[in-house]
Amino acid sequence: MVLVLTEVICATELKKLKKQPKITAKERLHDFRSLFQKEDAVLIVISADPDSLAASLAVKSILRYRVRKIVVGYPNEIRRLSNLAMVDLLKIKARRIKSIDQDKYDKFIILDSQPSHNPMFQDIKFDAVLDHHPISGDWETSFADVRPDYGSVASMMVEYLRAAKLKPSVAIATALFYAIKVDTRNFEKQANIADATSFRYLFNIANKNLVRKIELSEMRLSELNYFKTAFDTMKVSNNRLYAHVGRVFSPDVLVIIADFFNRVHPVSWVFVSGIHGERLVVIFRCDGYRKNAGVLASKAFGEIGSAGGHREAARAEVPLKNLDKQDQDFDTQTLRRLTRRHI
Ligand SMILES: [Mn+2]
Repeated sequence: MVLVLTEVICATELKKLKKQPKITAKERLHDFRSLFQKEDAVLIVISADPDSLAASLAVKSILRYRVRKIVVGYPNEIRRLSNLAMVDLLKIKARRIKSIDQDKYDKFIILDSQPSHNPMFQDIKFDAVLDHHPISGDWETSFADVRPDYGSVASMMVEYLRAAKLKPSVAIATALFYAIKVDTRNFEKQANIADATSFRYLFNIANKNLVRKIELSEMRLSELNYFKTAFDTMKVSNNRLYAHVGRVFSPDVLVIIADFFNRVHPVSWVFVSGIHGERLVVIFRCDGYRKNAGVLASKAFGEIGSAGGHREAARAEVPLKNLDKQDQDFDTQTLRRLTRRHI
């Protein structure tokens, strides 16, 4: 669905409009640009993720030299390491919305999201909504381009750039390329021929080495210490690898370590545990061949905590008070004793 309107329209009316107004990419670009004047300060509001960050770069280049100032603001903390890598490597400028004085802005754009998606967006009067999620909630805007059949907003933004005859820089193309990859999960999720066309267009411009580096960025330098501990404490017997890492800042690192050990041949079972808060967290990995990690996890820990998963991957979380050992006494031997008899 493509909806471009020159009058204020609310979301409920948008939903009722069944017929797609026929409009070319050029007309859409023209209508979008005509919302803005030279003296405008524009705030682009996003829920920071690869698609919205990439789209914000495209909007910035579409409006460059046409407005006085453009700033990108987001309410959430960017925590996912690959997203932080994207922001760093592609030098994307965006700020936390709470640090922005909204009174200093004349126009507001929301990308890859809708005013109803976040309570922090609801008090903002948006001039433009560009999104690919189904229309939800009740909101008003002057310009709406909402296409739920698209896999990403980045694909839509490529059409705007091409209509404007703006060839994206390597950084912008890389961001858009990565955004389409993420939102369509490498085209395994619902996507549209338009996503493929935009992807193909970006293919020759984007830097694929940077994309790969962004995709690979999953751990912090400080987390390498947990690897050191895992190497020091690990025990291998009968092709089973056990490692207790001790107290961890986040259980995510246990998953990364378990996945790493699961690459080792001929290891067929991996057990990695750590203490997070008041819980013991155990990550299970196996080859899934005549084995079932989910079943093993519930046999070993189901009665004293929560446990479950699939054939090849599982997880258990046990409150420390349910263990017969103090957390400082829990070690790789304890992990081995608790799990081996259930294999
Ligand atoms: Mn998206």
